[in-house]
Parts: sequence; structure tokens; C-alpha cells
Amino acid sequence: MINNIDKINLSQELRTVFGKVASDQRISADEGLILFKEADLGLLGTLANHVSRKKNGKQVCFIRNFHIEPTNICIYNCEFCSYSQRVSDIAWDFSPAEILTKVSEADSNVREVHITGGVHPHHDIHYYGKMIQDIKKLRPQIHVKAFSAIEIDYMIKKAELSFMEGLEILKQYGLDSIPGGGAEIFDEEIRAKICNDKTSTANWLEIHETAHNLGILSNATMLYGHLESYHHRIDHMLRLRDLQDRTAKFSSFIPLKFKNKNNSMSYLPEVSSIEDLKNYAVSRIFLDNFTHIKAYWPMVGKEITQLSLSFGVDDIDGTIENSTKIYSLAGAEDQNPSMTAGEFIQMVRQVNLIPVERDSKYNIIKVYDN
Ligand code: V47
Ligand code: SF4
Repeated sequence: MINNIDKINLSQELRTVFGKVASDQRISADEGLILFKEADLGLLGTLANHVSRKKNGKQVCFIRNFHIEPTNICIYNCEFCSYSQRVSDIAWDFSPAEILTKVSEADSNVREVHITGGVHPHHDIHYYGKMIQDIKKLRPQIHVKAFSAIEIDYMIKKAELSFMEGLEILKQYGLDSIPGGGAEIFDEEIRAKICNDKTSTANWLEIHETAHNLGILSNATMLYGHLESYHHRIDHMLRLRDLQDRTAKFSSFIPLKFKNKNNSMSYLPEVSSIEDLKNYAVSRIFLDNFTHIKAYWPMVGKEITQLSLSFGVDDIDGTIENSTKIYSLAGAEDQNPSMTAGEFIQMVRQVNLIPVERDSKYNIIKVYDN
């Protein structure tokens, strides 16, 4: 990193934070806030790169995956949602046979299926469990990353089980890991304004902690760029950092930029790309116990994803195979998201980093180092 910090014009507070990050010490919530409020983009990039290189060297990973969104029928009314049947012109609820057809049609080299969708009032834990089981029968090697804590909360409560009992059942059906959705923003006041009726912060955290205790890995997201302040983002990450200290079973942290098309919060402007880069960098610096920070490229676009690799991001998710509608319905620039392995490799090499293909547990499958 920079050897002579005295040559840079920094406030005393920023100097302290710089010194801590440079010597691999954890920063406090107040110091995280100082980074958001006072640090310029160059400094944030330098610090985030320092943390990223320590954890992952120059490697940037991707996975061959696809999504299944079983239904967009949903009992909830999240203000930011452009996807549920209440706000979009379309409604679907794929039958188990249709879902299996999607799995059988997926490219033979995909390693992971990411399943998430609306919370349908008529389906129960065994319906979803059997879905996982049938997918595994058809493609035994595939890793099933399925159901956000919101879907899991509903199916377990409907079955009148504890989170532990319900998650054990899902694990027995073949659930391998849990995606990070539904975290939104943990601050209870902001959460009440943007998704009043859905699973609480406490339950989201408890479901992930219980899953971790059962050996089920999961991801964590944060929806940013709406009504929240920097203070709320730091509070969100602090709650995740505390949980990760206890379990160490979060695989990655995924900031999700609020997209404002076709939803009840369309009156809000989207934050700038600068803000996206700032947010990646502060996440990378603050979440010192997360190995991976993921840029979900269908959300921010390919260019910002490539730039994010110089702001702490080391994971660019997957090939997707044009299988998700959540972001295209919310106005994402790529209406049919899909990226080939070749495009990933080129994107990473162009910024002088090393592309790596991974599996769902972050084992390295192939290093593209020449
Ligand atoms: O929880 C919904 C978000 C999430 C909008 O675990 C929106 O690897 C922005 O969690 N603008 C679901 N975001 C998707 C998700 C996810 C995505 C990629 C990878 C992983 C992973 C998980 O999508 C929801 C919500 O936060 N979302 N609407 C919107 N208008
Ligand atoms: Fe339902 Fe998810 Fe949309 Fe909320 S974000 S309304 S839980 S589909």
C-alpha cells in the first residue's frame, strides 16, 4: 500500500482509519461511517484493494449457474418490488414438471441452481423440499442454493415447526445453501417503511444463524440506495459482522442497488455509480470476516462490475443464462442477463486481475492465468 501516509492530506480521523486498515485491524462502526462520509474514492479504492488482495490475492471468481424463479405470486407488498404479480403485468407459478424441464434444459456444465421467488400462499415446505429432491435426482451433481429467509420463514411457520426443525427437513431434501435475499435493510424503522409486512430483521438473522449451525452455508445481501442513510448501512453490516463472528458460515456479501422502475418507490432517483463503488469499498473494508464481496452484475451492469474489481469486489457471480427477471423488471439495463465464461475471463484480464472459475463452496475449479 502507501508507505508514507504523512504525504497524503488526510484528517486525523481518516489517518487513524487508514492506519488500522493498513495494519489489518478491525474498524469500528464510527470509523466505517467516517469512510462513507469523508474518504475520497481514490483512498477507498486503495484501502479496499489492500483488504481484497490480502484475502484473495489477484483472483476474481465466477461460477457457471442459472436461476429458477418458481413463482412471482407473493403474499407480501414490498414497496421496492417490481416483480410480484401485484405490480408487474405478468403472473406465473411454474409446475414441478416445468421446473424440472428448466433444469434438464440448462447447460450441461452449470454447477449451481439459484432458486428464489415470491412467497406463494398455497405451497408448503414439502412442496419445496420435493422440488429440491427432484432436481437432485435429475442432476445429482448440481448445488441447490435455494429460498431466501423470507420464503423459508413462511414455509416453516406454515408447517408449525421451529426454524431448526424446518431447516433440517430442507437439508434432508437436499438443500445445499441459502441465498442472501430478503435482508433488505435491517434497521427496523427503515424496514417498516420499505417492506412492512415481511419477515423481521430478527427472524432473518435467526434463520441464517440456525442454518449455519446446521452446516448450511448462506449469503447476505443489503438493499441500498433508497431511504436509508450511511448510518443504516453500517448498522446493517455490523449485525452481519457480529453473526459472522459467531458462525463464519456466510460465503459472501452482496450489496444490491435499488432499481427504481415499475415499483412504489419509483419516485426515488437511483444512486450514482460513484455511490456503488463507494459502497463496495466500504463493505470490503468493514466486513473483515467475510472472505468474498460479490458484485451482482445483472443489477449494476457489466461496466460497473468491472470497475468494482478495483474497489474490493472479488466475486462476479455467474453466467445466469438469462434466467432471472427480478432486475430486468425493475429497470436493469440488461433485459436478458447472460454472460459467457469467455466474457468473464476478458472482463477480469482487462483490469490485470486473474479470472478463476469456482464452485458454490468457493473451491477453485480452474485458474485462467495465461
Ligand atoms: O431480497 C428486489 C432485491 C433480492 C429490487 O445469494 C431489488 O448469491 C434492487 O437476494 N431493486 C433477491 N433490488 C435477490 C438476491 C440475490 C441476488 C443475487 C445473488 C444472491 C446470492 C442473492 O432482490 C431481494 C431484494 O433485496 N430486489 N427488488 C429492486 N427494485
Ligand atoms: Fe414478495 Fe420478494 Fe417482491 Fe417482497 S421482494 S413483494 S417478498 S417477491
